Amino acid sequence: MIHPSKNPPPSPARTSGQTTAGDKPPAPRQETDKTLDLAGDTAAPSELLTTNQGVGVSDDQNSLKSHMRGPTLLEDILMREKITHFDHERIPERVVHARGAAAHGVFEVYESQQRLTMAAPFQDPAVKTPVFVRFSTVAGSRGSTDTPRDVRGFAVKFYTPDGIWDLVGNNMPVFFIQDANKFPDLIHAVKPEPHNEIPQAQSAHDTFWDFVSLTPESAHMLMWLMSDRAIPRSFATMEGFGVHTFRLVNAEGMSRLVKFHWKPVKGVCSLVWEEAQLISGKDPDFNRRDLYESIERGDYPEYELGFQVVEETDEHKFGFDLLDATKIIPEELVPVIKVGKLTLNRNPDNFFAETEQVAFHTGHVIPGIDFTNDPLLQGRLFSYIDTQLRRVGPNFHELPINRSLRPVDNNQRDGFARTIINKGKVSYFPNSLGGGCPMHSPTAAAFRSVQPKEASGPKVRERSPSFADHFSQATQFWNSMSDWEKDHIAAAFAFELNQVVDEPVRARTMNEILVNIHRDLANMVSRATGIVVAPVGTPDDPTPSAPTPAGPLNRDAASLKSPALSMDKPPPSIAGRKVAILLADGANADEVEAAIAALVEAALVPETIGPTAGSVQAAGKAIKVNRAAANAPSVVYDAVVVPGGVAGRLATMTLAQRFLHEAYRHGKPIAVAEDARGLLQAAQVPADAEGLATGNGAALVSRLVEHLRRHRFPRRVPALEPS
Ligand code: HDE
Repeated sequence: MIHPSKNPPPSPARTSGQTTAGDKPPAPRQETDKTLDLAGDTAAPSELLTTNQGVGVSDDQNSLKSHMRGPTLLEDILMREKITHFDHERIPERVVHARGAAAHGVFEVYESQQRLTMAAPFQDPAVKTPVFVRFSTVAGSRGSTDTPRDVRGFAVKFYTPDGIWDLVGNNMPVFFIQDANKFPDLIHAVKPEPHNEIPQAQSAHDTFWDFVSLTPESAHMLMWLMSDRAIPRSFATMEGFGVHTFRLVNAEGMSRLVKFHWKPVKGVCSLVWEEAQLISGKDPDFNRRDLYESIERGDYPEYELGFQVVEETDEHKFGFDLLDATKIIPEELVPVIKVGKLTLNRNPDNFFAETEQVAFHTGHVIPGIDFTNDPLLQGRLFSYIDTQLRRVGPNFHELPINRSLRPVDNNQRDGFARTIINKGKVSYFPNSLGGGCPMHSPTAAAFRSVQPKEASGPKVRERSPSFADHFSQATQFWNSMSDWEKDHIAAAFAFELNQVVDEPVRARTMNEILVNIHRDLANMVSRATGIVVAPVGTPDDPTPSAPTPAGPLNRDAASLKSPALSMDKPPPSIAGRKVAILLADGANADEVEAAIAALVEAALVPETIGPTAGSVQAAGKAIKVNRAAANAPSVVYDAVVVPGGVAGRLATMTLAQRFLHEAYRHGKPIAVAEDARGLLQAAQVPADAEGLATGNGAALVSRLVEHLRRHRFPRRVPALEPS
C-alpha cells in the first residue's frame, strides 16, 4: 500500500495551463531552508482513498441508504466526515487585506550592515534569508477584483536564524490617520456601506468621503490613493514601504531611526483607471495571475530594499514629526540607501495553507529591529496578534508557513489545534525540576527593547502639536507630479466625488480638503464635478469643526517638491510585458514567426489572438492561436502588433476594432503593418498617434519594443474630458 506521501522531494514547478506564443519549460523550483522545512508538511496525491483516520474508502460516490431507494443513514460515517469537513473549510477572512496573493523568495544583503543593525538578514552577503511575501488589496473581500483603486499591502515574512521578522508594509509610504484608535472608523467608512453591503472594494462612495472630508490628516494619503499608484500594473512594478519610522539597533545597542523602502527592479508602472475598471470584469485575477505566471516563467519579481537612516540626534530637524505616519521623509532630504535584494522565485503549493493562513504581525521583530512611539505603529502592535488569534487560533505560529526556522521553546501550552507534543512535566519558569530550562538567553540573539531616551510626562489623550500640519506634504505631492499625473489625479477625485450623492460631503471635500492642497487641483475637480469652490475665507459647511482641526497651512508648501514621487520615468526593465499579436486567415506566417521570436528575445510574452481558438491559415500553413478574440480583451495586454496580411479581415471585425481602440485610449504601444491604414481608421486610431509604429518585419517589432520601454503614452487621451 502507498501512504499519502509526506516528505516528498520538492516537486518541479507546474505551469498555469495557459500557453503563450513563446512557451518555454517552467522555471526549476527554487530551494531554500524554508522550502525544505515546508517539504515535510506537503502531501502529494497518492493512489488509494482513505478517511481522515486512514481507513480505506470503497465508494466515494454514493451515500449509505437503508435500501436502494431508501433514506440516507446517520450511520454513514464516510459521508458525514466528508461533508462536515467541507462545511468547515473556511476560516474568517482578514477584516482588511482579505484579497491577496503570495510567493516565496529570498533576501540577500549586498554588504554587511552590521554598523547599523545586528538583524540577521543584514550581516552576510553570502546568506540567503528565505522570505514569504503576501501582496493584497485592502478594502475588498477575498473574492473581489485585483484592480480596484486601493492601497496594496506588501507584507514580508523573513525566516531568519534569530526567528521571524515581519515587515508589514504597503505600496504607499503614508497612511490616512495618525492614531490607531481611528482605524476601525476609517475601515468602516471605506468598506461597503452596512445597510446594503454596496459598493464592493471601492472608496467611491458617501461614507468614505464623509469620513475623510472630516479627517484632514488624510489629505496626503488621498493624493497617493487618487494617483495611479493605486492601480499598479503588477505587483512587480510597485514600491513597498514600511510606512512608520522604525529603529535599527547594532550589537553595541546603538539605535538609529529608519524608514524601509522596497524599490522594484522593473520600476514603478501603473494601469490607467478606465483600463483597471475593465480588467475588474474581464480578468479579476489580473495581478495574481501575473505574479504566478511570471514566477513559473522564471521572470522573478525583484525589489531592492532601501534604508533611509536618521541619527536619533537629528530626529527633530525636519519640520514634521517622524512619528507621524502621514509624512514621508523626501528622498532628496535623506537618500534611500539600497542594502539588498528580494527575489520572489517560487509559487506557493497551496493557496489556503500558505497564502491564506500566513499570519503577519508588526510585533514579529528580531534583535536589531525595534519600534518607535508612532501611535499608529503602537496600535498595530496590539491589533495583529489579536487578529491572528481570532482568525487562525492560538497556535498559528505552529502552522508550517508561520513556523520559525529557529526552534521554538517556551512554557506556552495547549489551545486549539496544538500540534507540538511537549515532553516532560515542567511548563513554568523558574523551575528546578527541568534544570531551569528553557532559560533566558544571554546571547546577542535575544530581543531587548531599546532604552527610551525620554519617557516621562503627564498621561494624555491628545495629539502632539507636531502632528498638526496636514496639507504641506499633500501639496508637495501635487507639485511633484507631471502634467498627465495631475490630470489623472484630478480625474480620480472627480470620479470618486461624482459617485458621492450627499451634497454637503462633496462640498466639504472640495472646500475643506482640496482647496487646502492646491487651488489648481480644486479648480480641475470643480470643473469635472460641478462642485463650487467657495471663495477664500467663506467655509460654507454647517458641520461642526472636524475632530482633529487642521494645523496652520504651511505657506512654504507652494515651493515644496520631491521629484522622486513622480512616476513619469521610463521603467528600467520591461521583461514580462504581454504583447498581443492579432491574427486572421491570410497572415504573413514568416512575419508572425519572426515577430514572436523577436519579442521572446526581448524577454516579452507574445500571445497570438485569432477569431477562434485553434489556428489561422496563412498561405497553406497553420499558425497557432493562443486565445480566441472573445476571451482576449486588450486590457490584459501591454502592447499590440498587427502583422501583414490580416488588416483587411480585422477591419470588418468589431472585436479587433475595439481591441485597437482601447489599446489606443489606454496609451499602449501599437505596431501595425503598412497595409493597416483602413483598420486604424475603423478603430478610430489617429494615424499620427504617439506610440504608433507602422512598418513591416523586424523594424516594426523593434520600434514597438522601443515604445514599450516608455511603458505608456499617457498624454494621448486626457483623463479629464475638456469642459
Ligand atoms: Fe494593517 N492590519 N492595520 N496596516 N495591514 C491587518 O491583520 C491594522 C496599517 C497591512 O498580507 C490585519 O492579519 C491597524 C498600516 C498589511 O496578511 C489587522 C492599523 C499598514 C496587512 C490590521 C493598520 C498596514 C494588514 C488584518 C492602524 C502599512 C495584510 C488581517 C493602526 C504599513 C497582511 C491581519 C497580510 C493587515 C490592523 C494600519 C499594512 C486587522 C489596527 C499603516 C499589508 O490586524
